[in-house]
Amino acid sequence: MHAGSKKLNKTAADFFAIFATFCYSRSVQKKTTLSLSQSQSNHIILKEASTSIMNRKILFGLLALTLMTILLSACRVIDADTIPKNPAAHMGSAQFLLPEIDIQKGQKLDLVDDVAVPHTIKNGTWNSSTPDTTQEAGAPSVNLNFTGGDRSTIGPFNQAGTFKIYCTIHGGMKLTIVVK
Ligand SMILES: [Cu+2]
Repeated sequence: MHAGSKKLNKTAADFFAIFATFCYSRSVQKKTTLSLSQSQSNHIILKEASTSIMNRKILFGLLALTLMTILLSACRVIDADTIPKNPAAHMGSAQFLLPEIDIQKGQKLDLVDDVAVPHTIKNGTWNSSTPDTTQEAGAPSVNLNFTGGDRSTIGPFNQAGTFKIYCTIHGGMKLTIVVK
Protein backbone atom coordinates (compact mmCIF):
# COMPACT_ATOMS: atom_id res chain seq x y z
CA MET A 1 0.00 0.00 0.00
CA HIS A 2 1.28 3.48 -0.82
CA ALA A 3 0.75 6.66 1.20
CA GLY A 4 -2.26 7.76 -0.91
CA SER A 5 -4.47 4.83 0.02
CA LYS A 6 -3.51 5.13 3.67
CA LYS A 7 -4.88 8.69 3.62
CA LEU A 8 -8.15 7.38 2.21
CA ASN A 9 -8.40 5.05 5.17
CA LYS A 10 -9.26 7.93 7.51
CA THR A 11 -12.47 7.03 9.31
CA ALA A 12 -15.74 8.79 8.66
CA ALA A 13 -15.68 10.03 12.25
CA ASP A 14 -12.34 11.77 11.62
CA PHE A 15 -13.73 13.34 8.48
CA PHE A 16 -16.82 14.71 10.21
CA ALA A 17 -14.81 15.96 13.17
CA ILE A 18 -12.55 17.95 10.83
CA PHE A 19 -15.51 19.22 8.82
CA ALA A 20 -17.36 20.25 12.00
CA THR A 21 -14.29 22.16 13.23
CA PHE A 22 -14.08 23.91 9.85
CA CYS A 23 -17.75 24.91 9.99
CA TYR A 24 -17.38 26.13 13.56
CA SER A 25 -14.46 28.40 12.64
CA ARG A 26 -16.55 29.71 9.72
CA SER A 27 -19.45 30.53 12.06
CA VAL A 28 -17.05 32.37 14.41
CA GLN A 29 -15.81 34.35 11.40
CA LYS A 30 -19.39 35.26 10.49
CA LYS A 31 -19.99 36.51 14.05
CA THR A 32 -17.00 38.86 13.72
CA THR A 33 -18.35 40.07 10.39
CA LEU A 34 -21.70 40.58 12.08
CA SER A 35 -20.33 42.92 14.77
CA LEU A 36 -18.36 44.86 12.15
CA SER A 37 -21.40 45.35 9.96
CA GLN A 38 -23.60 46.75 12.71
CA SER A 39 -22.98 50.25 11.42
CA GLN A 40 -24.17 49.14 8.02
CA SER A 41 -27.76 48.62 6.95
CA ASN A 42 -30.16 46.36 8.87
CA HIS A 43 -30.59 44.35 5.73
CA ILE A 44 -26.96 43.19 5.74
CA ILE A 45 -27.04 42.49 9.49
CA LEU A 46 -30.13 40.33 9.06
CA LYS A 47 -28.52 38.53 6.14
CA GLU A 48 -25.34 37.88 8.13
CA ALA A 49 -27.37 36.75 11.14
CA SER A 50 -29.35 34.26 9.09
CA THR A 51 -26.11 32.93 7.54
CA SER A 52 -24.70 32.53 11.05
CA ILE A 53 -27.82 30.64 12.19
CA MET A 54 -27.59 28.46 9.09
CA ASN A 55 -23.91 27.73 9.80
CA ARG A 56 -24.80 26.85 13.36
CA LYS A 57 -27.50 24.49 12.07
CA ILE A 58 -24.98 22.85 9.74
CA LEU A 59 -22.51 22.61 12.61
CA PHE A 60 -25.02 20.90 14.90
CA GLY A 61 -26.11 18.62 12.06
CA LEU A 62 -22.51 17.59 11.50
CA LEU A 63 -21.91 17.10 15.21
CA ALA A 64 -24.97 14.85 15.39
CA LEU A 65 -23.72 12.94 12.35
CA THR A 66 -20.28 12.56 13.93
CA LEU A 67 -21.83 11.27 17.14
CA MET A 68 -23.97 8.81 15.17
CA THR A 69 -20.94 7.61 13.23
CA ILE A 70 -19.00 7.05 16.46
CA LEU A 71 -21.94 5.23 18.05
CA LEU A 72 -22.47 3.09 14.96
CA SER A 73 -18.81 2.12 14.77
CA ALA A 74 -18.91 1.28 18.49
CA CYS A 75 -21.90 -0.99 17.82
CA ARG A 76 -20.00 -2.70 15.02
CA VAL A 77 -17.05 -3.41 17.33
CA ILE A 78 -19.22 -5.01 20.02
CA ASP A 79 -20.71 -7.66 17.79
CA ALA A 80 -22.80 -10.46 19.30
CA ASP A 81 -20.13 -13.11 18.77
CA THR A 82 -17.59 -11.26 20.91
CA ILE A 83 -19.84 -11.03 24.00
CA PRO A 84 -18.85 -13.87 26.34
CA LYS A 85 -21.80 -16.21 26.78
CA ASN A 86 -22.44 -18.52 29.68
CA PRO A 87 -22.73 -22.18 28.85
CA ALA A 88 -26.37 -23.29 29.05
CA ALA A 89 -28.21 -26.35 30.33
CA HIS A 90 -31.68 -26.81 28.85
CA MET A 91 -34.70 -28.27 30.60
CA GLY A 92 -37.58 -30.15 29.04
CA SER A 93 -40.90 -31.02 30.66
CA ALA A 94 -39.45 -33.40 33.30
CA GLN A 95 -35.71 -33.66 32.64
CA PHE A 96 -32.51 -31.86 31.79
CA LEU A 97 -31.99 -32.41 28.05
CA LEU A 98 -28.39 -33.52 28.78
CA PRO A 99 -27.58 -35.18 32.13
CA GLU A 100 -24.12 -33.61 32.39
CA ILE A 101 -22.35 -30.41 31.39
CA ASP A 102 -18.67 -29.44 31.50
CA ILE A 103 -17.78 -25.83 32.27
CA GLN A 104 -14.61 -23.92 33.07
CA LYS A 105 -13.65 -22.72 36.54
CA GLY A 106 -15.03 -19.20 37.12
CA GLN A 107 -17.88 -19.62 34.63
CA LYS A 108 -21.57 -19.19 35.33
CA LEU A 109 -24.19 -21.51 33.97
CA ASP A 110 -27.51 -20.55 32.38
CA LEU A 111 -30.45 -22.80 33.13
CA VAL A 112 -33.03 -22.55 30.37
CA ASP A 113 -36.58 -23.80 30.74
CA ASP A 114 -37.53 -24.54 27.14
CA VAL A 115 -41.10 -25.59 27.87
CA ALA A 116 -44.19 -24.20 29.64
CA VAL A 117 -43.57 -26.35 32.70
CA PRO A 118 -42.44 -25.11 36.12
CA HIS A 119 -39.28 -26.47 37.75
CA THR A 120 -37.73 -25.88 41.17
CA ILE A 121 -33.97 -26.34 40.96
CA LYS A 122 -31.82 -26.78 44.07
CA ASN A 123 -28.44 -28.16 45.12
CA GLY A 124 -28.64 -31.94 45.35
CA THR A 125 -29.59 -34.91 43.26
CA TRP A 126 -31.98 -37.82 42.95
CA ASN A 127 -30.85 -41.22 44.25
CA SER A 128 -33.46 -43.23 42.39
CA SER A 129 -36.68 -41.82 43.89
CA THR A 130 -35.10 -40.24 46.98
CA PRO A 131 -33.87 -36.63 46.93
CA ASP A 132 -30.34 -36.08 48.28
CA THR A 133 -30.08 -32.44 49.28
CA THR A 134 -26.29 -32.37 49.74
CA GLN A 135 -24.63 -29.12 48.70
CA GLU A 136 -21.02 -29.91 47.83
CA ALA A 137 -18.22 -27.81 49.34
CA GLY A 138 -17.43 -24.98 46.93
CA ALA A 139 -20.81 -25.25 45.19
CA PRO A 140 -22.72 -22.00 44.64
CA SER A 141 -26.11 -22.06 46.34
CA VAL A 142 -28.93 -22.86 43.96
CA ASN A 143 -32.60 -22.35 44.76
CA LEU A 144 -34.56 -21.27 41.74
CA ASN A 145 -38.17 -21.40 40.63
CA PHE A 146 -38.87 -21.54 36.92
CA THR A 147 -42.40 -20.84 35.79
CA GLY A 148 -41.93 -22.13 32.25
CA GLY A 149 -40.28 -20.60 29.19
CA ASP A 150 -37.82 -18.69 31.34
CA ARG A 151 -34.13 -18.79 32.21
CA SER A 152 -31.82 -18.01 35.08
CA THR A 153 -28.09 -17.98 35.77
CA ILE A 154 -26.27 -19.87 38.52
CA GLY A 155 -22.71 -19.54 39.73
CA PRO A 156 -19.98 -18.55 39.23
CA PHE A 157 -18.41 -21.93 39.89
CA ASN A 158 -15.08 -20.90 41.36
CA GLN A 159 -13.83 -24.34 42.34
CA ALA A 160 -13.03 -27.30 40.15
CA GLY A 161 -15.10 -30.36 40.95
CA THR A 162 -18.38 -32.14 40.34
CA PHE A 163 -21.55 -30.38 41.46
CA LYS A 164 -25.12 -31.59 41.31
CA ILE A 165 -28.46 -29.86 41.03
CA TYR A 166 -31.91 -31.37 40.75
CA CYS A 167 -35.57 -30.51 40.33
CA THR A 168 -37.60 -31.00 43.49
CA ILE A 169 -40.82 -31.36 41.47
CA HIS A 170 -39.80 -34.02 38.93
CA GLY A 171 -38.38 -37.29 40.23
CA GLY A 172 -35.12 -38.17 38.48
CA MET A 173 -34.64 -34.72 36.96
CA LYS A 174 -31.00 -33.91 37.74
CA LEU A 175 -27.88 -32.35 36.30
CA THR A 176 -24.20 -33.00 36.97
CA ILE A 177 -21.98 -29.96 36.47
CA VAL A 178 -18.30 -30.77 35.99
CA VAL A 179 -16.08 -27.74 36.60
CA LYS A 180 -12.59 -28.06 35.13
CU1 LIG B 1 -38.77 -30.05 37.10
